[in-house]
Amino acid sequence: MSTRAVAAVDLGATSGRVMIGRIGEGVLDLELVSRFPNGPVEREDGLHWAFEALYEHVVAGLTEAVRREPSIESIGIDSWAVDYGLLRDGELLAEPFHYRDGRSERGVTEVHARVPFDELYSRNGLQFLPFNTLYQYRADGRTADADTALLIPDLIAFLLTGVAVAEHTNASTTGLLNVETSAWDFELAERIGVPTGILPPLVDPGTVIGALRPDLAERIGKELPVIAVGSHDTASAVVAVPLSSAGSAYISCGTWGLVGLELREPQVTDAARDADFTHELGVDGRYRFLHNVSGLWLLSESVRAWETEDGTAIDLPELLAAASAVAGDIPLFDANDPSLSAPGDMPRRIAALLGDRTPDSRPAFARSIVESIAAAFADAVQTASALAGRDIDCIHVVGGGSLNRLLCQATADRADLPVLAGPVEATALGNVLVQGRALGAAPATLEELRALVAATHELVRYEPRG
Ligand code: LRH
Repeated sequence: MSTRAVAAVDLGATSGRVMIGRIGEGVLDLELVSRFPNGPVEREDGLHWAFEALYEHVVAGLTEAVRREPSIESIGIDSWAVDYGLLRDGELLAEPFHYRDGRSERGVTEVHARVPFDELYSRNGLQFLPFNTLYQYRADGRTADADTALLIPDLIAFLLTGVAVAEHTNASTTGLLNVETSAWDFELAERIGVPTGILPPLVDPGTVIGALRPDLAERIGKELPVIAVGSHDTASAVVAVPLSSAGSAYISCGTWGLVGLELREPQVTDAARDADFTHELGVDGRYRFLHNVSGLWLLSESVRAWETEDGTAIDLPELLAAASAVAGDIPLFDANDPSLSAPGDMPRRIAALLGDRTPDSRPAFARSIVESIAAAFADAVQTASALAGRDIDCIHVVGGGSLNRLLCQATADRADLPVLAGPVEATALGNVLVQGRALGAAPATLEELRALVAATHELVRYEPRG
């Protein structure tokens, strides 16, 4: 098998990237082409994404990728989940809202008044998150004006190709897919007042969505297909977790820490519902049985607040090194407290939870954050193990958090399990693997794809210190 090249667009809540992925027999690597900032922007009617700028970065990145590597054969796009754009006659009606915008609270009340949460869970298997798309749709006055609703990666694919589809893994985060059949639950949509006509046809990862529109093919420099990948970033990340056994748990850690197991059958039980465990769809029909923990968001928002206060940048590795050296009792808070969800002065809100236990130095404060995240990770791993009836023998940490040595060691210690850290770019690798497989350049099964990750990427092992 010769080495082939693809372009991976990977959009996270704090930054986006375009990468060249190379894949073949014993080969899997990434070349960073461009990285650009992303984040909430405050508009008159609430928090949005600066979508036009984001899309322009994507097109510019793809152009540069093709310039550097003319043999690129396809494009795959993944991003954070749940957010969407509404279209009418192919035109975007408004800039997409950010999932941390407060308007979805009203959507929650209105949806639950029509369909109680217990019934919702039995239909869609999703943990309660106030920003799940169905609540956002309910709170969005514009759905009635739209003819199509597209989640962010599908929206970008549409702008690139003119073809409107809903990729399955990300569609599962809307709350409008039936957990047993993985089809749209039109009856549920009707009951909560979502026009069913806006829900596009579902496609599986690996499907060719369409070819670049001629004007874009000209600008980017090549006629290329856009291939659906696990377009939910977490789904792509889980593809590239080198899970070694059924006893391997995973944590995909970036802005969020998504903590759980891969299942072949859903486990929609009262206990899973009460423990806030979700069933997001994975690639190849697997289930991502996981719980959302607030991840590095707590740290990055605190650092952002301190930087604003100081008017100068903070050296994060230096802060973490000082945090590691903090001795004595570390006060913990609930990393998932709803008061920590919105952007803005994070240290003040964490201090409100810690009360008189609030550390008075920044390193000690940062240590509290990291240990509180690790405690929530360990707790979620234990809960996943109990709910699924599986003994866990190791925890894989992928994503940006895999580089945070303090966090990985604290997770190993608190879970009393070894942590295997890496790859840091699991999401982009999962994107490349699914494209590569669709092109016939990678093996067929998820297990073989993961074996390729294990063979090409070194993991760092953290032993629990008892
Ligand atoms: C991580 C993520 C997560 C979702 C959240 C909205 O980037 O996609 O899986 O719950 O963003």
